[in-house]
Amino acid sequence: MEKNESRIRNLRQKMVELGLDAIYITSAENHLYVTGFDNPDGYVFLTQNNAFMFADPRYIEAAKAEASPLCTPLEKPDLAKIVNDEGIKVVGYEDRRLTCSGFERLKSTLGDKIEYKGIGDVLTEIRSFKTRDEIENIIAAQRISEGAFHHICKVLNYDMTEIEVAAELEYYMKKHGSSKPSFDTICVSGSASSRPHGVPRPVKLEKGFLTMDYGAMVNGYHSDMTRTVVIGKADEDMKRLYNTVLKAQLEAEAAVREGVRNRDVDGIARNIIYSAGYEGKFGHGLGHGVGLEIHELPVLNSRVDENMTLKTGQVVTVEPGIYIEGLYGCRIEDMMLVTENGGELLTDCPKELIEL
Ligand SMILES: [Mn+2]
Repeated sequence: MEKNESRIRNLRQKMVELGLDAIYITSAENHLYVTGFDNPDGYVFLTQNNAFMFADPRYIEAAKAEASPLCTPLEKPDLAKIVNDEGIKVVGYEDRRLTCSGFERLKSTLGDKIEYKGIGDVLTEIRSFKTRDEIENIIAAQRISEGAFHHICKVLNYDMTEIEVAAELEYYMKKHGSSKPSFDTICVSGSASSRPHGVPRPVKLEKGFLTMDYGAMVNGYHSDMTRTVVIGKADEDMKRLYNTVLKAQLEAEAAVREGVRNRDVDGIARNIIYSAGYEGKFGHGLGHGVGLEIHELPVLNSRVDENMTLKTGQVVTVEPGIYIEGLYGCRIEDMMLVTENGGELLTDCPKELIEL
């Protein structure tokens, strides 16, 4: 319970800094972060005195049993009364997540005497710094994913479809302790491997690259990993492409540390790929934070604020790729923990070219 106590305390301190009397939390991830209880349809109304947690009859029993004792589970919310009782005048809300209709509902419940302030990235920035127990959950999820990779390398055969390979990965992960896939598994072979976020097809594996991008979940925390293997044999062009992606990844990983500019880490990988003759073939950013959400802060790309630097305690992916439309593509992705002395690799899985 200690972790929720410090989270709520930090958030209340932040509320003081921002001039907020309450925060209305509606996103599932922030709900879980604050209360320790996962309710995708619940919300939290955090004040300086109380942490009200609203749960409908589907969730109320579990909410009472599992949420932090610092939270007060309520089945029938009366926000207007709470606001009146506590003299609340300024309410923060998740402007990046709350829908327009949800915001209108809040305003019609609380009335127009309240001042409403979007909290922007306040909570997601706090969440980008991981405590040890959060890192342990991410690592536990990652170990399950790695087991799935070794498993698929053993059982894969040429009669399997992309969807079957994805299903095998997901089945393995669930059997080994993942609550659900971290996101829809990407499993694309041959000509479809040029699609960074391609959808697995009901067709037998094509010869050539097979890119698998997937993850497991433990206690609400995600893992994220991509490995590209070769179905059959790689020709010289494929080897050159693969080794360029790998070099870009290794050099970017070596640069990860407290204080490095986010855009410079992206730039290291991008320069290697572009100067090897693949200019413009690496269309996405180098990486992103991972935690209660699969994509969260911080971001590694060329567009982020030039003063933004990586900080100790953040977890980021490093995932360069090269994609040649109509031909093939390849991506390799690890997760790293940022420390003062460098990046600590959270992923432990082979990266040499594997031909199956
Ligand atoms: Mn990723």
